Amino acid sequence: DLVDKDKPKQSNGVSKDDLAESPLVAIVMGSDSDLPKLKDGLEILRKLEIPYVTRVTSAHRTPSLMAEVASGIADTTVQCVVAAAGGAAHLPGMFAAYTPLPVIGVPIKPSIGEGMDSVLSILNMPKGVPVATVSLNNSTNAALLAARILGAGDSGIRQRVIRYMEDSETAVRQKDQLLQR
Ligand code: RP5
Repeated sequence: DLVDKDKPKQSNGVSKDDLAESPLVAIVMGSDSDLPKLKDGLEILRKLEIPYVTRVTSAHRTPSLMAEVASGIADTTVQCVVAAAGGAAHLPGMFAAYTPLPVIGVPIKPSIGEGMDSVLSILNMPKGVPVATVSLNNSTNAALLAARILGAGDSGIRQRVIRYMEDSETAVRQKDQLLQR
């Protein structure tokens, strides 16, 4: 397990180890209140040994910072963006408007309502500006999709994705066998 729960945390809850020098994935979120919903995805990236960076940039509260980060991110080592937001969830779409990199959107369940506003805000993009949308709070699938995108051109990452798939299958088969006893 590559996740060290005893590592010191910064005040925003992000481990200093998350701030890799050459990140391949950027996890951006509209608020630090989204971070707890993204922990599973961050753990997947650590398990798959994919360096990542986390940023809080709001499409509404910090539009100029968001534009700066989004428009410059393709000039860094980052190859794929995971963008999370809830409610009027415009962050993933705005990132896709600024960057040619693939953007995966994670709708976050808001404090009011069931979250369909988050889902549809991210899913219903105009033609020409794609965002790959996962289900509500599903940072696990966002991280795995990012890993598969990177793995298409990186055999090491691809092998680790294959191992993850094999481990998942083994875990389900074991549960099946337990139920048959
Ligand atoms: C969105 O508003 C954020 O992505 C978050 O999901 C939601 C609520 O933000 P806070 O009021 O908790 O900062 O922009």
